[in-house]
This record gives sequence, C-alpha cells and structure tokens, in this order.
Amino acid sequence: MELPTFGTNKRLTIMSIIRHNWTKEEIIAVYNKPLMDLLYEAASIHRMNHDPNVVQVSTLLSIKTGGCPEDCGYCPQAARYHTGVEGNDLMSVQQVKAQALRAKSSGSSRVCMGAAWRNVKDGPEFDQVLEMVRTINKLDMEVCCTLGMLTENQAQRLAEAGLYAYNHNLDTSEEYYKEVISTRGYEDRLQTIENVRKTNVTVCSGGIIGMGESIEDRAGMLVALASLSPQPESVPINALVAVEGTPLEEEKPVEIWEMIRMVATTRIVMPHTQVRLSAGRTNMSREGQALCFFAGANSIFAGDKLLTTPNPDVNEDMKMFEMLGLNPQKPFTKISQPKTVEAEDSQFESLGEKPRWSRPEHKIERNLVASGKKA
Ligand code: SAM
Ligand code: DTB
Ligand code: SF4
Repeated sequence: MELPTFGTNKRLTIMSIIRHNWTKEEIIAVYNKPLMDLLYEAASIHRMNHDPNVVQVSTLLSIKTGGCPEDCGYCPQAARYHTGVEGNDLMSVQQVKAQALRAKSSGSSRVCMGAAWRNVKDGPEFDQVLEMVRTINKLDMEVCCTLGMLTENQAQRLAEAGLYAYNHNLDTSEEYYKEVISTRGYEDRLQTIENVRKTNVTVCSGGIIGMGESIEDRAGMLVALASLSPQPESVPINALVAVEGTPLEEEKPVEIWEMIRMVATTRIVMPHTQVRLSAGRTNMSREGQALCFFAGANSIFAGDKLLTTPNPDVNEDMKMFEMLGLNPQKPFTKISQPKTVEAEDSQFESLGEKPRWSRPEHKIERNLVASGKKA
C-alpha cells in the first residue's frame, strides 16, 4: 500500500499505538531525558502521525469577559481579584460573526469563544451562544467553545448546533489543583469532559505551566489527560501569563526549555493529539517557537489578544510561518464538518439545568490575600 507523503517526509507508519496507562514515573523520565534525545523522539513520533509543516491556527474571542465567580489563582477574569479587566455583557451574534470573518480572512481555521462563566445556565444567553455556533459553522470554520461546566444535555445542544470542539482544561495535577482553585474540584472538570465525550464534539483539554507546580505535577496532568479514552483531540499548553492583581502575579516567567520539554513530552504521550502552543507566546522568541514546532506543537492561538491579555501580532506570526515554511491547516482536516440543526428543528429541549459541582471549600491563603479577604 502506498503511504501518504507530506512534502519530502514519508510517513513511517499509519498511526502510533496509543497508551492510556502511562505512569507518572515514566512521564517524568521522558521529560528529563537529555534534550537532544527528547527532541529526536518527539519529532519522530510527530512525523509519524502529522504533517510536520502544517500548523492549525485558532482565534480566541472573549464573548463574555470578566466578573467570574470562581477563584482560579491564575485568572484575570475572576471577579474577586483586582486586575483592571473590564467586565462585558455577552457579545451579539452579529459582532461574533464579524470577528469570525476577520479571523477567517487572516488565515484562521477555528474560532474559540470563551466566556468567564463558572458553568452554562439554560436560558436566553445560552440560546444566543448556540446561535453563534450555528453562524460560525455556516462560515465553514471550526467552532470551539469554553464556557465552564456543562451538563450532558447542554453538550448535546452544542453538538446539534454544529460545535466542533469544547475546551475545558485540567490545568495541572489533581494534587496541585487544590493549591490554585478552591471553588470547584478536579472531578468537576473530569465530569464536564465526560459529558462532552457523550456527543460528537471533540475534546480540547490541557493546562498551564509556570504556576509554581513541580515536574511531578506536570507529569500528573499528562497522566490524567493520557488516560482519557479517547485522548483529547487537542491539548493546549499554556505558559502562565502572570497578571497583576491575581494570586500568581509574582510567578517567574516559564523558561523556554521547560515549554519545549512539556510540548515534547505531551507529543510522546499523546501522539495523535493536536498540541497547541497557547498563552505565553509573547515571551517566546521565533527560535524558541520553532523548537516547539519541531518537538510536536502543531497548533497556535493567533490574533493580537488571547482573552484579555496580549498575543503576538498576526502579521508577525504569518512572517514566522513563512520563514519556517509552515502552512496553516485547512478547517476540518482531521474530522469532518458537523451539521448544524436549526433551533426550531432541535431534538433537545432546554431542561432549565445547570451542572452540579462539588464545593471543596478548602482555603488557599494566596487567593484570600489577593481577594483582599485575608483569613
Ligand atoms: N471559564 C471557563 C473555564 O474556566 O473553563 C473558560 C475560560 S478560562 C479563561 C479558559 C482557560 O484559560 C483556563 O482553564 C486556563 O487554562 C486558561 N488561562 C486563564 N488565565 C490564564 C493565564 N493567566 N495564563 C495562562 N492561561 C490562562
Ligand atoms: C486555553 O487553554 N488557553 C486559552 C483558551 N484555552 C481559552 C485562554 C488563555 C487565556 C490567557 C489569559 C487571558 O488572556 O485572559
Ligand atoms: Fe472563571 Fe474560567 Fe477564569 Fe476560572 S478560568 S476564574 S472559571 S473565567
């Protein structure tokens, strides 16, 4: 059988074997390999499973900014921290459509709409988000949402509207999660991912490095992601953007070598997934990003803004692509376009639901200090 070829790179096998039983010790050993060995192994796995010269480009759109009731220690949108982020009401469908068209014309294949919500509530605002999903899918772009916790019925309604991906990050290891967030638990994140998995919507889940976590915690997060079956179709790796006013404002910037090791390890542990170089690219040189692409990153967030913080200029990113000979991935390359069912033809009614979640209610001193509510 003729194997598909990508430029001058012959694909070595059809696909790598996927392991769901990685141990933390094995992943730490991979992460700590001599860098040249790690890069070689990750790049080899990358080439077996993906076209190494294609990078998927997503554009973030903050459809509802600020005022979030959660206490995520990294997040400038949590209402309790004084970060200067201005809260906005939910954007209109027309505004979202205009932004999506802009993103499409700048080479983006996916729009990822973020809302600073703890969870989705059935009602007019969710209906408006469903309409945004329909509108963008009809522009032949992949649509992703990140709206907080979801019930199964809400996931089904998003799927029916034509959602391509749902982003819900595990963020870090189960152990370190308790040091960063007290208003919900790790199991709540896993439950939402499970609800999304019951539909045809793909799962996007990853995390943040540079929050003061150990290498064991980074490995613990990868164990949790790799053990999901199927593994997430995309895994964003964010470097913390330390925003003034948040409990993590004083964390030191992530060294590029840590980012490269994290990307390479993610690629080895999850060979089929799209690994996304996410927040923190403004601090990375082109050379550093090139090493990340070599190590297996094959997706970026493009656009001058992430949700509330800066991102590299789109034209600079396109110059980088040109210099490195990278091509933006076409929409629906990996999975075909979902169909959009109109609201009036929906099979799923609004159940007036909101997801249940655990309220761990442990205390995190630095979150309390940042909230101005010292214990
Ligand atoms: N409220 C929803 C939720 O938490 O799932 C969706 C939006 S939330 C901003 C999406 C993700 O952005 C978080 O899970 C986190 O991984 C990432 N994020 C937020 N603030 C960040 C920061 N300062 N630096 C890096 N990543 C960040
Ligand atoms: C993800 O993993 N990173 C994106 C997206 N998913 C939603 C968000 C990054 C946010 C960085 C901080 C901000 O701009 O507010
Ligand atoms: Fe809210 Fe999401 Fe920010 Fe946490 S990460 S405070 S849930 S917007």
